[in-house]
Parts: sequence; structure tokens; C-alpha cells
Amino acid sequence: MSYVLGFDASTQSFSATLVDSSSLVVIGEITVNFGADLPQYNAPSGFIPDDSQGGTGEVHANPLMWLDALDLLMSRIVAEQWPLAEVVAICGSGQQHGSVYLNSQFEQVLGVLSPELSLAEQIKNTLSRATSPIWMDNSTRIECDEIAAAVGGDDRVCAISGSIAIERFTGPQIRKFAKMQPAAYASTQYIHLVSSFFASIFAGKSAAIDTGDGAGMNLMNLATQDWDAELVAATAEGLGAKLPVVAKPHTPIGSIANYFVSKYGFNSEAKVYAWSGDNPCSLVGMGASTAGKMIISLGTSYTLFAAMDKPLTAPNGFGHVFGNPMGGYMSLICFKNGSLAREEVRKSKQTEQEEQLDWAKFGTDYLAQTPVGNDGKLMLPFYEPEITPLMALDNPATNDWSLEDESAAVQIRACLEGQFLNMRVHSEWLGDKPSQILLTGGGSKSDEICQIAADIFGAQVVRMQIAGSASLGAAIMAGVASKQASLEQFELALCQLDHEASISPDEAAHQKYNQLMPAFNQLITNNS
Ligand code: XUL
Repeated sequence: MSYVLGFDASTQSFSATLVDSSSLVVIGEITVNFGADLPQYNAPSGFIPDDSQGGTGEVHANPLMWLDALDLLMSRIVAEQWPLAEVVAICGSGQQHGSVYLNSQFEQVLGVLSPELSLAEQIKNTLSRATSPIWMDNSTRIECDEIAAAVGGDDRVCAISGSIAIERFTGPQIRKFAKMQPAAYASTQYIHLVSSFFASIFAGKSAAIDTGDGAGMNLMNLATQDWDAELVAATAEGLGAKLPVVAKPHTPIGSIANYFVSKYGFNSEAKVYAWSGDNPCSLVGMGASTAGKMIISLGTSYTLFAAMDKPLTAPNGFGHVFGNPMGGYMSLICFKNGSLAREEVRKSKQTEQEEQLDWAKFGTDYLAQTPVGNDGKLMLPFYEPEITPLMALDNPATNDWSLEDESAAVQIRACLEGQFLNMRVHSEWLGDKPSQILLTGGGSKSDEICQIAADIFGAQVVRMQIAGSASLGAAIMAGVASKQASLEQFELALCQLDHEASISPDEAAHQKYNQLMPAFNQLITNNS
């Protein structure tokens, strides 16, 4: 028997998916939720709330919390008796753009990790920066402008790296750290992404950054698939020496570290492969790594992405090009006010008891009370500054109606319709209207949410039979890299679409949304 294991270090949780690579079946998925399982870190949604950081737009997370979560996840996996001794290959996914800063002791400490102690206890002293900026951080406007100016403008940054200089991307974040904390920057020997940090932990040595996730840094040259000397120089002095090498997907990093062998019972022969970003991994997990399928993922952020053969960049700066782990490229548009905005609108009107309702029931109970189009009551549901479009709101904007005056049902519909109308407006540059959308992430469990998506895009919505597309994608990447089976075989067996539960657009509803588009565009213009 042989198994492949995929991890997902995401914003709110750390999960693992185990796949039997002989019979090509998913054995299970196990998760640790940062907020619920590690309350001592005071990060209910996995990050340090912005107000405790002075309301500056900085959003950081504690890498020690991630490490404790990994140890906890491993102990749950052992309790479930997953056959770790028969795991042959490990890969993983990380929330994109987040960075971990480590001093010169990092590699040496990794090489001698003791199973008697926790990962957090041992890695703690190798951090040269206590917290990690993550993708929700939008505090680097100045640094973005400086980088763009140094290389000849945003168009040039985009032509080289696949994105204009973006606040949450790692390069601008590094520049800010180097400017604000020069001594800590000087003592940094390694700057890892979340993905390459965990690949390092598993392999017991500093791991490479893969081209999928590396493209989300404003530092990698898409054409050469390596660091771009000009962008690196424009970002921070001495940065070249602190960046790990760039590796193609499927690159083996090494055998699993002894820590995991002694403590959790892995086979010492198990290979660790370069990890990637959550969106590139989801592309694989959704069976969409060849061009032609559009995916919308309803996670902490909402993302809209698709594989593409040629790197087509967004004309308005809102889209990005990342590496596709199976070769070629992928487009991505990220919307920051995703599931947390849904939670906000729910919380604002619900009693404690009703807050326990899951979204499936919530959809039936509340969306059923309001008509398609919400009688023209539109909302930009931005509880945090939004990135697509760039909008510094910290409360929803509406077209002349007041949230306080309306029922929970009206607010909920306005929030959901606003989210999908915004996705439609900002994905039009991708070209042809998709005939089918693959929907994943927590919100996709609700038929009513899927119906809104289908009606707004005028496309059929199909879901996967299995949740957790990022960790599944990582498991498939481990399986393909270690040649357990081909990508086609894994996809055929594991990326099954739930056709029976597919949702078709209602033509009348689609027309109604078409009619609302001008008013929605006006709402965007009024708030820009
Ligand atoms: C993508 C992005 C988010 C993170 C967290 O650019 O910022 O989707 O990857 O999921």
C-alpha cells in the first residue's frame, strides 16, 4: 500500500488530506481551526485583528500559532490512525503572499529538531520577525509606488512579474520591513513564503519557493521563471541573498525530517516536494489545471481563477498571473471581503442561537424571503478595505438605503448579490463568458448561494464531490511528482464533479441581474 499526503496551511485553519495512491481514493481530511483550537493566540480568524495593530491596515499572523497547529494536526492524524508509515510523498499548499522571516540559525535548528519538544518551542528563536504579514495586509501603498517608480512604472512591473505592485504581495511587504526595522531585516537570513516555510519544516532544511507561489511576490520574472534582478534590487538591499531558490513544481526538497519520523511514525524514506500557493493547489484539486474551466472559490477571500496557456495580464491591474503547478500559467482575481463579510452581515442581525446556523440552512431560511435583485437594493459588502476594486471602505456602501432599516433577509441577499455582481464586473476582461463555473469553498455548500452565482453569471454552477480542494490538490501534486499515477488518473478518480447537484441559471433572473448592472457600476463609481 502507498499513500500521498497533502497539507493546506490556510488563513483560518491547517488541514491534511490523505489519498491512497494505489487505489486512488481519498481516505479523509482532518483540520485544526486556529481560532477554535488555539484560542490562546487571540486570533479568532487566524490573524491578529487590525485594531490591535493600530488600524494601519497591517494584518499579521503568528507563525508560532501555525507551528502549534501543525503539531496538533499531526496528533489528530495519529489518533485517527492514518497509516503514516506508508506515506511515500508529501506536498502542501499555503495561503499566498504571507512571509516568514528567519535568522541564520534556522537551517541548523531544522536539522536537529528534537521530538521531545514542540515545533514552536524550537523554531521560536530562529524568527527574526515575530509575526508574519499575510495577504490581508494592505499597509504598503508607499512601498508599491516606490518599487513601481524604480523599475519604470506599474506596467513594467506587471509585464515582468504578472501583476502591478500590489500591497499584499511579498516584495512590497519586504521593502516595508527593511525600511521600518532595518536591524531585524539585517539579521534575516531567509525569507520564506508560508508554503516554502512549511516545506522547510517537513524536509528539515530551507526549501525552494515554487513558481506557482513565487509569482505572487512581485519579485519573480514570469518569462525566466527566476528572481528578477531589477525587481529584487528595487525592493530591498541585500534581498537576493535572503531569498530561497525558485523551483519548478514537482521539485523534490528532500526526505522527511527525523522529527516527523520519530514523533509521528512517518517512514524516513517519504519524500517532501516543493509546496505551492493555495490557489495554484486548488486549481489542481478542482481538476482544472488544463485551460477551459473557470473556478470561483468562496473561502476567507473569494478568488476567481483559471488555467491559461499564455500569461494574459489584467488591463486594470486587478488580476494576476501565477504559475500553474502542472505547467503554464493561471489567472487569478482576489476579492478580500469574502466569507468574513458574509459572517459580518449574519452577525449584525442574528441572535446568539441563530449564529449557530450553518450557511446551508441560512440560505433556505433567509434568501427565500427576498426576491431576485432585492427590489434594486444593492450593496458593496466591504467591511474591510477591498482590493478588487481598490476601495477604502470599512462599512458596506448601498444605493440609498440604510442597513439599519432593513431586515436580515434583505441585508443577506444584498451582501451575496453584491459579492457576485462585483466578481462579474471585475472578471469581464478574461474574455468569453464562461458556460460553466466550478464553485468550491465553504459558501458553495449552500444551493441558494450557488443559484445566485449561476443567475448573475448566466452560467451553470457545478461543485466538487469533495471539499478541501487545496489540500487535495497538494496530495495530487505529491502523487504526480512521486509518479504514483499520472495527473489524468488522479483527476479521473478524485476530482469528480457532482453533476447531480449542478445548478442551472434561471433566464429571467439572469436578465434581472443584467438590468441591475448599470446601477451596480454606478455604485462602484460613486464610492471610488
Ligand atoms: C490570492 C490571495 C488569497 C490568499 C489566501 O492572491 O491573496 O487568495 O491566497 O487564500
